[in-house]
Amino acid sequence: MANCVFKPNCRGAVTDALNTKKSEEIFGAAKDLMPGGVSSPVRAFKSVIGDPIVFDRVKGPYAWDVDGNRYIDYVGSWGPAICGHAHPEVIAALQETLEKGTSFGAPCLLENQLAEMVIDAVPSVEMVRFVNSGTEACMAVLRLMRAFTGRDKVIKFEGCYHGHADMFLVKAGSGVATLGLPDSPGVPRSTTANTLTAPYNDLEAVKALFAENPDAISGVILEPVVGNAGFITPEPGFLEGLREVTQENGALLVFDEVMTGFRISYGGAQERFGVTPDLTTMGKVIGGGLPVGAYGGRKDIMSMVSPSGPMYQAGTLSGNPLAMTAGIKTLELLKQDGTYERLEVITKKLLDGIISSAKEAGIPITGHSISAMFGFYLCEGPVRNFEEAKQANSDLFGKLHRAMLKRGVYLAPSAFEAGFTSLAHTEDDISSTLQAFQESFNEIV
Ligand code: KE4
Repeated sequence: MANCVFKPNCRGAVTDALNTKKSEEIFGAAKDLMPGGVSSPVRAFKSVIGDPIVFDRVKGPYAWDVDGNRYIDYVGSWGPAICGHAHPEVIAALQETLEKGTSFGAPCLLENQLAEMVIDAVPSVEMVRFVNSGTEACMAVLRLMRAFTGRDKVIKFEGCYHGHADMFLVKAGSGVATLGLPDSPGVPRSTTANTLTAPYNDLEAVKALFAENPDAISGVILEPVVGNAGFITPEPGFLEGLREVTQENGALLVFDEVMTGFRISYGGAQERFGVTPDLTTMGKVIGGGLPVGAYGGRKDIMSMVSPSGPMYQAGTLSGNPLAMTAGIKTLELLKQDGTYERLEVITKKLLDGIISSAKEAGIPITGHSISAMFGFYLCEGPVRNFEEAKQANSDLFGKLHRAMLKRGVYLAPSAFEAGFTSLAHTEDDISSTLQAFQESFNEIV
């Protein structure tokens, strides 16, 4: 039995069985109450070993489950917790706003304040509309693409995930890929007939689609860095090429920065890579842990959105004061000097350590990190698109995930997700995590 070198609540050797008695009871009951016992499929641990653990509380880089086990968390609520969970300044700001109510259903100054911060930060955004999730933002932006161009077709990339709206559930990433779903029943073929797909990083395939569908494609939507098929970075020239080919064809370029926004840099992937789309979707970080999505871009396009224009989109809780407050405070914290340099350094140290410990154990691996996002595949690589991502050894990843959980490290429960660091992760957390990876790779090989 491996001696326990790292497990914060370890009582001697790392046992095969994590003490998850209460998690099992609660999750067992949940399965009778909610489909799969979860509110979102990827949380169900379907592609890794064992059942989900039930969280009790989170703080900084840590999560505690209902059995009292502590984990260093690299999911961060799937992206929002970039400043660390339950940041004291975010909590204090929420408490202050809470005294004034939870939802107005009317304009409030906080919406102006967050809108100004987003417009100031994100190169493509001259005007923005807040919604309640990334899915809503992507649904609305597709309707806007079609309204502005008068064209019905859209190009997306295999493995990219733009939420669960019907028209995007074609070769989608994230939970759709995790669960190996062919797509989804309930989506009429007529709905996805206008959704064209191409392999990520394949500019020639996109040009061919435009040639085959002249004057019919409203635009191209993509994750500028893919975090829903594992972690795939754009090849040099790919984003620039998409900018050119969309302009040449009178189509729009849309960056889905729900995951990359304010994470790859304060201005998102578009600022980091120097390619400005026409429209951008956002979410996660701009809500600071509360439900917020947003879409924004050129004023001439956004002016089409009701009530300033004819394209209808609405939402009861859109722009609510609590969510705006959490977003404002989170962006204030991120805007501080040195934030992204620090995230870059700790995340690269983590990824480099993961790669070297896998190789020492004789396990094929390839991976990347950019700012506070990272990902790796248990295969030789390179991984430039979804087909290549699917070559990775997902069974071995499932074993790794459990071995890391036993050692107090919480990774995304899917090989088709990215990992997230935060400002709260310390050098010690990274070192402890790398120790756990080294032990885990040696355990599973
Ligand atoms: P939401 O509707 O889940 O807020 O956002 C949808 C979405 C849109 N675009 C991108 C690039 C996204 O990553 C997401 C959501 N990301 C997943 C994680 N890969 C959310 C986690 C989940 O589905 O439970």
